[in-house]
Amino acid sequence: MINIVLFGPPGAGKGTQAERLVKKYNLFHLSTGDVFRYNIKNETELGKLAKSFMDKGQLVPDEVTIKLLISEVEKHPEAEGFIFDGFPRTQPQAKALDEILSEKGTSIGMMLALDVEEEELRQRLLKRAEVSGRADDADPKVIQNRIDVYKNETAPVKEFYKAQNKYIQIDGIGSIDQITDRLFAEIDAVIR
Ligand code: B4P
Repeated sequence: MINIVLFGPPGAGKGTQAERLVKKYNLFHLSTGDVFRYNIKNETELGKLAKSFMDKGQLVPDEVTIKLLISEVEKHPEAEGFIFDGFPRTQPQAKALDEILSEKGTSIGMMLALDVEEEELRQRLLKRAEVSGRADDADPKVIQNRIDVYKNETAPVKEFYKAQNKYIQIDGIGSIDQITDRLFAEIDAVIR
């Protein structure tokens, strides 16, 4: 069993690459962003709450996100491992994830952190806005807020995994296939 944290700034390609990793390694893809968007689409109470933060480019509060993560993990006892995409985004989320996995007798094997410079992130998100209909991709001010929130609140989570010798930086610039190959190489080196 291997559990992977796929990390990076907004638009770094976490969702894009996670889809490829789950196929190759038979892992369960758990994207907190996708679960929030599902709830927004279905107009649940959680969706209404999440939307009020996401539309402004802010993080959904830890209390809500951690509860959601626990319930999603519990729903999949059959999973042979998870790819956590977009979680953890804060230190309390990282600690909570360690606790949840430890109760299940497992742990995070590695954090794969996609490294992409800011201007490229802006271009990717604005391009996705043309097709995604996502309010948080369409407004340059919201995109900037997401990047700033990443720098101030989320990037420090790297230190949590560096301290556990689980941090691996991946060059996130290049074709989607090239980046997938870089990720496969790092995972294979750890699980071999
Ligand atoms: P997420 O859903 O996690 O999404 P993301 O950061 O926008 O993007 P991702 O990195 O997955 O980008 P993608 O592969 O699609 O978060 C959305 C919001 O949800 C957050 O802002 C927050 O409000 C909330 N949220 C989620 N998790 C939370 C948590 N744990 N705590 C609190 N709040 C939370 O790639 C983007 C685009 O780039 C795509 O169009 C793709 O086609 C393109 N692309 C990908 N790779 C490329 C490449 N190599 N070259 C060119 N384009 C590429």
